[in-house]
Amino acid sequence: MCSSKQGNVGLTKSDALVVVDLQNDFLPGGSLAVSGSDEIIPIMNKYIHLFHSNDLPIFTTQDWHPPDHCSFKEEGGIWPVHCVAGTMGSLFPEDLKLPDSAIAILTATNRKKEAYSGFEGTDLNIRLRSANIKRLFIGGIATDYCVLNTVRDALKNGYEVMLLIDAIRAVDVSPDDGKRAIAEMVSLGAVTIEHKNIII
Ligand code: VGL
Ligand code: ZN
Repeated sequence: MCSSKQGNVGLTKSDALVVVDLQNDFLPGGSLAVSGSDEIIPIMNKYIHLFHSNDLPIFTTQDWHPPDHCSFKEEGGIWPVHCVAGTMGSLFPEDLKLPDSAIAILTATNRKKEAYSGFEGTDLNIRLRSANIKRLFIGGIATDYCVLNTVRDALKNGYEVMLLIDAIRAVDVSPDDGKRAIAEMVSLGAVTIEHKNIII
Protein backbone atom coordinates (compact mmCIF):
# COMPACT_ATOMS: atom_id res chain seq x y z
CA MET A 1 0.00 0.00 0.00
CA CYS A 2 1.20 3.52 -0.74
CA SER A 3 2.05 5.84 2.10
CA SER A 4 -0.53 8.55 2.37
CA LYS A 5 -0.38 11.98 3.94
CA GLN A 6 -3.74 13.44 4.70
CA GLY A 7 -4.95 16.94 4.07
CA ASN A 8 -7.67 18.31 6.27
CA VAL A 9 -9.79 15.88 8.24
CA GLY A 10 -13.14 16.53 9.87
CA LEU A 11 -14.14 14.74 13.04
CA THR A 12 -17.26 12.55 13.10
CA LYS A 13 -19.19 10.83 15.86
CA SER A 14 -17.49 7.50 15.16
CA ASP A 15 -14.05 8.91 16.03
CA ALA A 16 -12.14 8.40 19.27
CA LEU A 17 -8.79 9.60 20.61
CA VAL A 18 -6.37 7.04 22.09
CA VAL A 19 -3.58 8.52 24.25
CA VAL A 20 -0.93 5.83 24.63
CA ASP A 21 1.21 5.60 27.79
CA LEU A 22 1.84 9.31 28.32
CA GLN A 23 3.10 8.51 31.85
CA ASN A 24 5.67 10.08 34.17
CA ASP A 25 8.22 7.26 33.86
CA PHE A 26 8.46 7.83 30.10
CA LEU A 27 8.99 11.58 30.53
CA PRO A 28 12.28 13.38 31.30
CA GLY A 29 13.30 12.46 34.87
CA GLY A 30 11.40 9.17 34.70
CA SER A 31 13.01 5.74 34.94
CA LEU A 32 12.54 5.00 31.22
CA ALA A 33 12.73 8.54 29.90
CA VAL A 34 11.97 8.89 26.20
CA SER A 35 13.82 11.71 24.51
CA GLY A 36 11.60 14.70 23.67
CA SER A 37 8.52 13.09 25.17
CA ASP A 38 7.66 16.21 27.18
CA GLU A 39 7.33 18.14 23.91
CA ILE A 40 4.21 16.21 22.94
CA ILE A 41 2.23 17.11 26.07
CA PRO A 42 1.01 20.52 24.82
CA ILE A 43 0.18 19.00 21.44
CA MET A 44 -1.71 16.10 22.98
CA ASN A 45 -3.58 18.67 25.06
CA LYS A 46 -4.79 20.23 21.79
CA TYR A 47 -6.09 16.86 20.57
CA ILE A 48 -7.70 16.24 23.96
CA HIS A 49 -9.42 19.61 23.82
CA LEU A 50 -10.61 19.01 20.24
CA PHE A 51 -12.13 15.63 21.08
CA HIS A 52 -13.58 16.64 24.42
CA SER A 53 -15.15 19.84 23.13
CA ASN A 54 -16.78 17.80 20.35
CA ASP A 55 -18.12 15.23 22.82
CA LEU A 56 -15.99 12.46 21.36
CA PRO A 57 -14.57 9.72 23.57
CA ILE A 58 -10.99 9.80 24.84
CA PHE A 59 -9.27 6.57 25.86
CA THR A 60 -5.97 6.51 27.72
CA THR A 61 -3.71 3.50 28.02
CA GLN A 62 -1.29 3.10 30.94
CA ASP A 63 1.59 0.66 31.23
CA TRP A 64 0.64 -0.81 34.62
CA HIS A 65 3.18 -3.36 35.78
CA PRO A 66 3.50 -5.43 38.96
CA PRO A 67 6.81 -4.68 40.80
CA ASP A 68 8.37 -7.90 39.46
CA HIS A 69 7.22 -7.68 35.85
CA CYS A 70 9.05 -9.98 33.42
CA SER A 71 10.10 -7.02 31.22
CA PHE A 72 12.33 -5.62 33.99
CA LYS A 73 16.10 -6.26 33.87
CA GLU A 74 16.05 -7.91 37.31
CA GLU A 75 13.61 -10.47 35.91
CA GLY A 76 15.59 -11.09 32.73
CA GLY A 77 13.84 -8.46 30.60
CA ILE A 78 15.30 -5.45 28.79
CA TRP A 79 13.82 -2.47 30.64
CA PRO A 80 14.61 -0.66 33.87
CA VAL A 81 11.81 -0.88 36.43
CA HIS A 82 9.07 1.46 35.18
CA CYS A 83 5.35 2.15 35.47
CA VAL A 84 4.81 0.01 38.55
CA ALA A 85 1.06 0.13 39.14
CA GLY A 86 0.00 3.07 41.29
CA THR A 87 3.46 4.65 41.69
CA MET A 88 4.17 8.26 40.64
CA GLY A 89 5.91 6.96 37.53
CA SER A 90 2.75 5.18 36.39
CA LEU A 91 0.58 8.30 36.64
CA PHE A 92 -0.05 11.02 34.08
CA PRO A 93 1.91 14.27 34.33
CA GLU A 94 -0.02 17.10 35.91
CA ASP A 95 0.13 19.21 32.76
CA LEU A 96 -1.69 16.60 30.68
CA LYS A 97 -5.21 18.01 30.65
CA LEU A 98 -7.41 14.93 30.62
CA PRO A 99 -11.13 15.32 31.30
CA ASP A 100 -12.76 13.19 34.00
CA SER A 101 -14.66 11.41 31.24
CA ALA A 102 -11.45 9.90 29.79
CA ILE A 103 -11.60 6.10 29.88
CA ALA A 104 -8.55 4.41 31.44
CA ILE A 105 -7.21 1.16 29.98
CA LEU A 106 -4.49 -0.56 32.04
CA THR A 107 -2.00 -2.80 30.21
CA ALA A 108 0.76 -5.34 30.88
CA THR A 109 -0.60 -6.04 34.36
CA ASN A 110 0.35 -9.73 34.30
CA ARG A 111 3.81 -10.39 35.75
CA LYS A 112 4.51 -13.19 33.30
CA LYS A 113 3.51 -11.44 30.11
CA GLU A 114 4.83 -8.45 28.16
CA ALA A 115 2.02 -6.63 26.38
CA TYR A 116 2.74 -3.55 24.30
CA SER A 117 -0.71 -3.19 22.75
CA GLY A 118 -3.61 -1.39 24.39
CA PHE A 119 -5.84 -4.15 23.00
CA GLU A 120 -3.92 -7.05 24.55
CA GLY A 121 -5.72 -8.49 27.54
CA THR A 122 -7.98 -5.42 27.90
CA ASP A 123 -11.57 -4.54 27.10
CA LEU A 124 -10.57 -1.71 24.74
CA ASN A 125 -12.01 -3.40 21.64
CA ILE A 126 -15.34 -4.15 23.36
CA ARG A 127 -15.60 -0.59 24.64
CA LEU A 128 -14.86 0.88 21.22
CA ARG A 129 -17.39 -1.39 19.52
CA SER A 130 -20.13 -0.60 21.98
CA ALA A 131 -19.46 3.11 21.46
CA ASN A 132 -19.72 2.55 17.67
CA ILE A 133 -16.22 3.84 17.07
CA LYS A 134 -14.82 3.22 13.59
CA ARG A 135 -11.75 5.45 13.47
CA LEU A 136 -8.99 5.90 16.05
CA PHE A 137 -6.66 8.88 16.41
CA ILE A 138 -3.62 7.35 18.11
CA GLY A 139 -0.59 9.10 19.64
CA GLY A 140 1.68 8.97 22.67
CA ILE A 141 4.69 6.89 23.77
CA ALA A 142 6.54 4.98 22.56
CA THR A 143 6.32 5.10 18.76
CA ASP A 144 8.35 1.89 18.43
CA TYR A 145 6.62 -0.12 21.19
CA CYS A 146 3.18 0.61 22.58
CA VAL A 147 2.07 2.99 19.82
CA LEU A 148 3.25 0.55 17.12
CA ASN A 149 1.56 -2.46 18.70
CA THR A 150 -1.65 -0.60 19.49
CA VAL A 151 -1.84 0.62 15.89
CA ARG A 152 -1.17 -2.89 14.53
CA ASP A 153 -4.01 -4.33 16.63
CA ALA A 154 -6.35 -1.44 15.82
CA LEU A 155 -5.90 -2.13 12.10
CA LYS A 156 -6.26 -5.92 12.63
CA ASN A 157 -9.50 -5.23 14.47
CA GLY A 158 -10.84 -3.25 11.50
CA TYR A 159 -10.47 0.33 12.73
CA GLU A 160 -9.24 3.13 10.54
CA VAL A 161 -6.15 4.62 12.15
CA MET A 162 -4.99 8.21 12.09
CA LEU A 163 -1.45 8.35 13.52
CA LEU A 164 -0.77 11.61 15.38
CA ILE A 165 2.62 12.26 13.83
CA ASP A 166 3.17 15.41 15.93
CA ALA A 167 2.33 13.66 19.21
CA ILE A 168 4.50 10.52 19.28
CA ARG A 169 8.08 9.89 20.46
CA ALA A 170 10.30 6.81 20.11
CA VAL A 171 12.57 4.96 22.56
CA ASP A 172 14.99 4.16 19.68
CA VAL A 173 16.83 1.30 21.41
CA SER A 174 18.42 0.90 18.00
CA PRO A 175 18.81 4.02 15.88
CA ASP A 176 15.81 4.68 13.63
CA ASP A 177 13.48 2.19 15.37
CA GLY A 178 10.93 4.99 15.54
CA LYS A 179 11.28 5.81 11.84
CA ARG A 180 10.90 2.15 10.94
CA ALA A 181 7.83 1.85 13.17
CA ILE A 182 6.20 4.83 11.44
CA ALA A 183 6.97 3.32 8.02
CA GLU A 184 5.43 0.02 9.10
CA MET A 185 2.28 1.64 10.50
CA VAL A 186 1.81 3.62 7.29
CA SER A 187 2.43 0.53 5.12
CA LEU A 188 -0.25 -1.30 7.14
CA GLY A 189 -2.74 1.48 6.37
CA ALA A 190 -2.39 4.10 9.10
CA VAL A 191 -2.69 7.69 7.88
CA THR A 192 -0.47 10.33 9.43
CA ILE A 193 -2.04 13.55 10.63
CA GLU A 194 -1.05 16.72 12.50
CA HIS A 195 -3.39 18.62 14.79
CA LYS A 196 -3.50 21.57 12.43
CA ASN A 197 -5.07 19.27 9.78
CA ILE A 198 -8.18 18.70 11.89
CA ILE A 199 -11.09 20.88 10.91
CA ILE A 200 -14.28 21.13 12.94
C1 VGL B 1 6.65 0.82 26.61
C2 VGL B 1 8.78 0.00 26.90
C3 VGL B 1 8.37 -0.72 27.99
C4 VGL B 1 5.73 1.71 25.84
C5 VGL B 1 6.24 0.10 27.69
O1 VGL B 1 4.79 2.23 26.45
O2 VGL B 1 5.94 1.89 24.62
N1 VGL B 1 7.93 0.76 26.20
N2 VGL B 1 7.10 -0.67 28.37
ZN1 ZN C 1 6.46 -1.46 30.22
